[in-house]
Amino acid sequence: MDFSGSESVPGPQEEDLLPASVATAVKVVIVGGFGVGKTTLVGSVSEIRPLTTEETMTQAGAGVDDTAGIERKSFTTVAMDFGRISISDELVLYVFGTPGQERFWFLWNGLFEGALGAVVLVDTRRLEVSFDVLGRLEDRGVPFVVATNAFPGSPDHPTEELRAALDLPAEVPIVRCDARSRESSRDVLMALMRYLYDLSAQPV
Ligand SMILES: Nc1nc2c(ncn2[C@@H]2O[C@H](COP(=O)(O)OP(=O)(O)OP(=O)(O)O)[C@@H](O)[C@H]2O)c(=O)[nH]1
Ligand SMILES: [Mg+2]
Repeated sequence: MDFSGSESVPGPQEEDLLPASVATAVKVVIVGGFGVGKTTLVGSVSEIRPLTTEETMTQAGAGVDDTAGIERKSFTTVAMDFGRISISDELVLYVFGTPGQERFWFLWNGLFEGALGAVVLVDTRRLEVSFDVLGRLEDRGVPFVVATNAFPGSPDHPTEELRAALDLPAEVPIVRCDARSRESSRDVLMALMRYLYDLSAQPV
């Protein structure tokens, strides 16, 4: 068979390869309601070119997808986002972003398989889109932290007010972030790792 005319597929780039020192890989999932910035966070934090499955939002979504507050949004995740970040020479995180639209939530089952923890990204202008997400996550029993993403005009509620509004247990960490910033997104993942570590260190 002659493949001479076929396009050559580029091999992995040097920066895509994991150093041999990496001993532990942890899977974490980013969840949240529609348009809260999940794809943005995975993209900003990832040290490899993130895999995204975004599609143009179509007329089919009109009346279904609530774009109030995010009117300029024109793409939406239909399957998942994927990125990777090295926390140290030995530890790497695989970061999976979920689709925010409820009609794709059946994909959560696969995305959560083997995950150690989750980040719930919240837009404080639209807290109500987070309620179902939090409920589903609590049903799964997966430990999570909550990160509020800074949009223009986002109310900055005191942490304890936010905890009450979202009905969160006292131990769940709540952090602020700007999903567009690599450093800020990294801090969110570090908060999750610290929380997971603290949970694992607790006596049973
Ligand atoms: N100002 C501001 N805009 C943001 C921020 N994070 C995301 N955005 C914008 O908000 C819109 C939605 O962000 P996405 O990352 O697509 O949100 P998502 O949660 O992945 O959306 P779905 O996959 O459709 O649920 C995009 O137009 C982003 O550019 C932020 O921290 N600040
Ligand atoms: Mg998305």
